[in-house]
Amino acid sequence: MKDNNFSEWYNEIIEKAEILDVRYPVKGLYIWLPYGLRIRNNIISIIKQILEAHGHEEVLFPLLIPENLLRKESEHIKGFEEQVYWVTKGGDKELNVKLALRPTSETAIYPIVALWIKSHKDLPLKIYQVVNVFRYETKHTRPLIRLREITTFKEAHTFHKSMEEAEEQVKEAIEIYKKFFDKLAIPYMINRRPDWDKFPGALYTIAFDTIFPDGRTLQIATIHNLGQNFSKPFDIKFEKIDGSFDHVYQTCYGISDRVVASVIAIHGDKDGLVLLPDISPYQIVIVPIIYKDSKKIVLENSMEIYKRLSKKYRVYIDLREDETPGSKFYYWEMKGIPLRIEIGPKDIKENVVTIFRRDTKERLKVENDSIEKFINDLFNDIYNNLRSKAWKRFEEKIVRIYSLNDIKSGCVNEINLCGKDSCGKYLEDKTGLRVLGEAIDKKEHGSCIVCKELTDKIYRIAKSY
Ligand code: A5A
Repeated sequence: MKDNNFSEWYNEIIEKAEILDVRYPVKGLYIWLPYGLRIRNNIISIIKQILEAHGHEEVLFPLLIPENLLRKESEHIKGFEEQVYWVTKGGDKELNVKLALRPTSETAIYPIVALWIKSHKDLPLKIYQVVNVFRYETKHTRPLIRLREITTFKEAHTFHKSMEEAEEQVKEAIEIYKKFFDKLAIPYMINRRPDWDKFPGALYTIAFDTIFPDGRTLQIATIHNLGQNFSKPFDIKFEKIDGSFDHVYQTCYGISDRVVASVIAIHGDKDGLVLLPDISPYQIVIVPIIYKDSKKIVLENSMEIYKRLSKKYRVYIDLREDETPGSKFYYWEMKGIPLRIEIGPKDIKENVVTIFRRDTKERLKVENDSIEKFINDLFNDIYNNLRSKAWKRFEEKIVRIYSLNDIKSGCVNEINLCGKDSCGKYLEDKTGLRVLGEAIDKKEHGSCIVCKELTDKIYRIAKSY
C-alpha cells in the first residue's frame, strides 16, 4: 500500500503507530500522543545539539505579536497577511491593539534584539527557539505536513556585521541542516527558490527538499538571507570599529513537524514505522517467550537482560500477559522499534538470545555475553542500511530532461533553465509542476528548455506538497 496509495498508508500509520490523534475539532490542529511525542522530542534534541555546537543559544519569545510590529516590514506582512490568526478581544473587551498569533517570529524578536545589540562586539549573535506558530493555510491540510498550528517550529535568527558574514552564515546553516538530515537518513536536494517563491522579506531563500514515496517533493527546511531588509525598519544598529553606525545583516532558517513526517514516510514500510535507533522511543524491545513450565526461568532471565541493557540503551520489556508473543511482535514492528530480543527456554539453554532487526526483518542468534558489542554494530548497520536505501529510492526519482515533451510528472525533473521569471512561470503553467528552483550544487551547459538561451543553470521542477 505504501507504494500505490501513499496517502492512505500515511494516514493509517499515524493513527496505528500512535503518533497523533487526528480527531481534534479544528482543521489543521492535531494532538501529539506519547509515542509520537517521544520521537519528535528525540528529533528536536538532535537539532538542538547541532545548533549549540555551532554557537546558537536558545531563547523563548512570546506567542502574540502586536499588529504594528507585524506590519513593520512591508513585504513580510504582504506575504503573511492572508495566513494570520488575530486575537482581537480580552474577555468581551475589544483590544486597543490587535494581537497576531505568530506565523513566524521575526517581528516579535527583532524589536527586542534591537535593544540588545549596541556594538560590533555584540556580533555575530545567533539565537533559536522551538515553538508553535499558527498559519491559516488554505491548501489541503495534512498531519505533520501542512498544519495550521505548527507545533515543532525551530527557527534560528542570526545577526551580523557585514553582508559577507551573513553569506557565510547561510553556508553554515546549509551545513547544519545537512548534518541534521544525514543523522536522520533523510535524503535531500538543495534548491535556491525562484524570486516569486522566496520567504516574504528575504533577499533570497534556499530550501532543502526531499521526495516522498508518491514522487511529490516536500520542503523540509529553508534558509533565508534577509540582508538589511528587517534591520532597517526595526532599526537594529551597531557601532562599527571606526565609530560609524550600520544596520545589521541577518539570516533566519527553520524546520518544522515536516521532519517527523519525513522520517515516517521515508523509512516506513508495509508493516509500519521503521525507526532509527537514535530517534526511536525504545531502541530495543524484549519479548519473553513464555510457556507454562518455563515461565519463571524465562522471566528471570529476561529481567536480567533487561536490566543489563537498560544501562546502555532505551529498552522496553513487554510483560503483558494477555497478548501472545506473535501479537507483540506485530505490535512492535508496527511501532518501528529497531531491535527485538526474543528470549525463550531454548535460548536460555543455549546461552543465546534471538535478535530481530526491524529494517531487514532478519533473525539472528547472539551469544549472551556479546549482546552489547553486537547491538552497537547492528545500530550502525541499521543506520547505514536505511540511509543507503532512502538515497537510492530518492535518486531513482530524479531524471535529467532535455525537452519539454519529456517532462515526467511523477519525478523530479532536472532541466536547463535560463532563470528568467517568465520562463519559469511558463513552465509551471504548461506542466502543472512547481519550479523548486536552481540546484545550488550542480551546473551543466545546455540551453533553456523554454527560450533556448544558452545557460549552465540546472533547475528542478516537480509536483510538490
Ligand atoms: N522564519 C523563517 C525561518 C520561516 O518561517 N521560514 S518558512 O516560512 O519557510 O518556514 C520554515 C519551514 O517550516 C518551511 O521550510 C517548511 O518546512 C515548514 N512549514 C511551513 N509552513 C508549514 C505548515 N503549514 N505546516 C508544516 N510545516 C510548515
